[in-house]
Amino acid sequence: MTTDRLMALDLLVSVLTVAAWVSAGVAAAARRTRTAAALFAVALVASLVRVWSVLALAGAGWWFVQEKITLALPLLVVAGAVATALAGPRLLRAARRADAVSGDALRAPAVVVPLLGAGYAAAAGIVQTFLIGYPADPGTALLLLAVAAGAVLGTWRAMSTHVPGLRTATAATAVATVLGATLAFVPLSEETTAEGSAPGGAAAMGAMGSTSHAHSAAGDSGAEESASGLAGATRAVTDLRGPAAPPPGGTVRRFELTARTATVTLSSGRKVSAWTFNGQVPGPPLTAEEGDLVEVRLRNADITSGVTLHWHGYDVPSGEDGVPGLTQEAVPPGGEFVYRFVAAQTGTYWYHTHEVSDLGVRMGLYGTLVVTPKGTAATGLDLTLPVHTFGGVTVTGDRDQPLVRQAAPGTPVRLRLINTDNTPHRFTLGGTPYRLVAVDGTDLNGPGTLGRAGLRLAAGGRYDLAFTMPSGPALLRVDDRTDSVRLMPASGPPGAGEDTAAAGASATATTDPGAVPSADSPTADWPELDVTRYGTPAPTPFTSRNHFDRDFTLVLDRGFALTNGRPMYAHTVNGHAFPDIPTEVVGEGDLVRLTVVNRGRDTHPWHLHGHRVLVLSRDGRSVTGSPLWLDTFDVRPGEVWEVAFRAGNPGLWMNHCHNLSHADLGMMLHLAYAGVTTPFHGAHSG
Ligand SMILES: [Cu+2]
Repeated sequence: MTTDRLMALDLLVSVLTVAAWVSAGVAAAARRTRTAAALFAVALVASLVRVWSVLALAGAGWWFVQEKITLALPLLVVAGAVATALAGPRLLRAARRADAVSGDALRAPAVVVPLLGAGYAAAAGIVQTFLIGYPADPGTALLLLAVAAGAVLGTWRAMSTHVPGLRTATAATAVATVLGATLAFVPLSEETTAEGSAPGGAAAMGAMGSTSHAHSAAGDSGAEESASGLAGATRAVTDLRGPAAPPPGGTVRRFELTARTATVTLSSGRKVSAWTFNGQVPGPPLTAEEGDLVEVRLRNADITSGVTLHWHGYDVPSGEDGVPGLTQEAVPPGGEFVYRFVAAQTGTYWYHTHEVSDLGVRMGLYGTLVVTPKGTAATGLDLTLPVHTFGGVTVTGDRDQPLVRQAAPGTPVRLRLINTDNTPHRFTLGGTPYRLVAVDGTDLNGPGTLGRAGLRLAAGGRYDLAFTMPSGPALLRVDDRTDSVRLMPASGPPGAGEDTAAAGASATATTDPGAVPSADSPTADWPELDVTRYGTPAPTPFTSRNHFDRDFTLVLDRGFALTNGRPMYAHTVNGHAFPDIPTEVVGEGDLVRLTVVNRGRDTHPWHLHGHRVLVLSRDGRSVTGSPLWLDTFDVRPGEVWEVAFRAGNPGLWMNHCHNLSHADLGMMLHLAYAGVTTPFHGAHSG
């Protein structure tokens, strides 16, 4: 059984356990002798099944059961045993006799209170899992114990005028509640400085490394400067900028992007009130050739919350990364910022604002960035297709209707799919065999031919598809319902040149090309392609057997957390929400492993800025296809991803969920190179 299913089953059993214990108590109070006895038996069985389901889930990793093993199960076992010892014999006796006298005996607090108490104890485990999340700590455990004990006392008092030791018990419960809440929600002072809590996340980064100076005065750049005074060991992120001139042989590609609100008309005539670059959605497509210097002048006309440009998947120098509060201040209305970087990576990328990015990107502040290999003339049909949702409508580029293009049979075609939404999209291509030749801008090794395949693309991710135009139509569909691009065969000479993207690929057919479905066939039942098993293995600069200089584990969950003193139901990493998640510190040249565990119910597209990561394994199984270098990987519920990278791009970087609404609710942290400082405040509004 998959971990996701086990998690669901465990939840079902735990709810059933609570319901059975509580209704057994209620039935006893109502003198329903046989019902109470039957429910008691159900509660016992459910409790035992719960023990089994937690132990089964433990096989997926300690992260999935930590709070269950340390808190929920002990509580359930103890409360269940007490209820069985106290109420069990009377229930059995009453059920055998089943008369009015025995019914009355069941109403006694000695029967009802333990049964309900077992229900409260079982409920505490569910509350821990859903409201507090990973990990259970002494504070939250104490708080939950106190609440459960308080509920038992309250029930007992409601049933009986005399509860022995009521005052003492009540006082103890109250003390435990206050103590637990304090431990759970009031951050300890040393934690604040050591882990860089708000607003000093970046200030703490500045203090990392050799210095022990505590920078409680976050945002005070004077304090930052004093930290950098240590023997040249530190650098400011603002000094990590792109060059002023291109490398020899490169040219400068200049672009101007002005962020402004506008009403945009989609292809159907539908009007969308949007935030735009240069009045259009998506923003102007940026293209460059490998080795060019890209220079983008960003202006802000009227986006009051401010705007920046982040180059998604592009490993620019840290000072060009466009993270407000970390690498620059957001550009206010009337302001501007010039970005410069060398187009060293080829492939399909995109840019978007990183200031209030959940809203900003959703409203349209994004565009595409495509870098072609040096000296390759454009051949055939090359379409860049950012897919975005506006008001529930799937829009490809600026079209909310299918894009129809003609191509002569034999023309090489490349479709560059970009998911600019917060959630995954499923793409299908009918009418032609094709290959998935690049993922997140990086070419795959030896990608085989595909036919009936569903391509699930993570939020923020990119897939490049390549094929030769067939003699019939080909259709690209999104989420099995929206016809996105329809290519029609045209008469005339086919496009010259070869399909460079697929050249040299040793095509290992994964489907029978004779079984290629027609363009318009239904796609919902096409199996999902597993990219970790697609293509041909090749040597990689490191593997899971390497020694890793740094090893970080990120356990993703939901829970109440205080962020900047404000309580919220956050998307958490290791039990914390931004900016209270400890910064990951690396040294230049380190080999770094990230293990990302999802024990929640949401999918989290994990995105590290400034680096591509090599996938080592998913759910303990190594990649068996082409090496997979990604900048965004979808960690679905129950999944465990192991990825690694060489720390070769010094700076201060965001490491976050690219479901930007999750990032907004706390699911982001910093990855910092030791000794890099920022003069900015260090917080980041998403
Ligand atoms: Cu997420």
